[in-house]
Amino acid sequence: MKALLLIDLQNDFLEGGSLAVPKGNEVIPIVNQIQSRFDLIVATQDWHPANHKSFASNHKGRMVFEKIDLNGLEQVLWPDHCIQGTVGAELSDQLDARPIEVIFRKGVDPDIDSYSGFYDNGHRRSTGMAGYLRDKGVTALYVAGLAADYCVYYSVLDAIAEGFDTYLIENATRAISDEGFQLAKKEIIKRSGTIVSVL
Ligand code: VGL
Ligand code: ZN
Repeated sequence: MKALLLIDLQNDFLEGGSLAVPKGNEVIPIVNQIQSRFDLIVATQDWHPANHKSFASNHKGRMVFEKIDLNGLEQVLWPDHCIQGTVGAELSDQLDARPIEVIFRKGVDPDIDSYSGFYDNGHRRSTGMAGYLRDKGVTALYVAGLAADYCVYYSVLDAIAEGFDTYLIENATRAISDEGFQLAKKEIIKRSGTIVSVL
């Protein structure tokens, strides 16, 4: 079983969004085009309460993109984004969401961030996605979406650790920082993940 995992294709990460990833919109037509090649498609949705501690706005005197210690973990402070129930948190209406079997929501706990679709950043709580995929008989997992150097990257690392044959679809992802993405790709390869391009 070959599955496609679509990370955070939400309005706030796209053009005009509060945490827009440069050229993020370019991945959507690619994703729409490749979906039919997979046996199963799942997605994640960043889904924060307004008081989430990854938001700079919830730390007096702190600036966006500053790094702080949050309960023992390094945390980048982000602009408010993907607040539960807002338009910014919705999947893009340009995305063909019909083939998506299930959506895993993450980042719900205000005290810890969750980049990966599998676990929070402290690896404390599981979203249940690994078990779901295993129950479906998935062995190969292809990952696409946003952002390449954060949520896609950490999802790929967890997918590898969970034992899936893991592929990052490089032309169906875009990064917040290109240096960050170069380092991410090196680490993925080092951990026996595979970088592919489709079309
Ligand atoms: C993401 C930063 C904060 C992502 C989510 O989807 O990559 N990045 N929350
Ligand atoms: Zn977030």
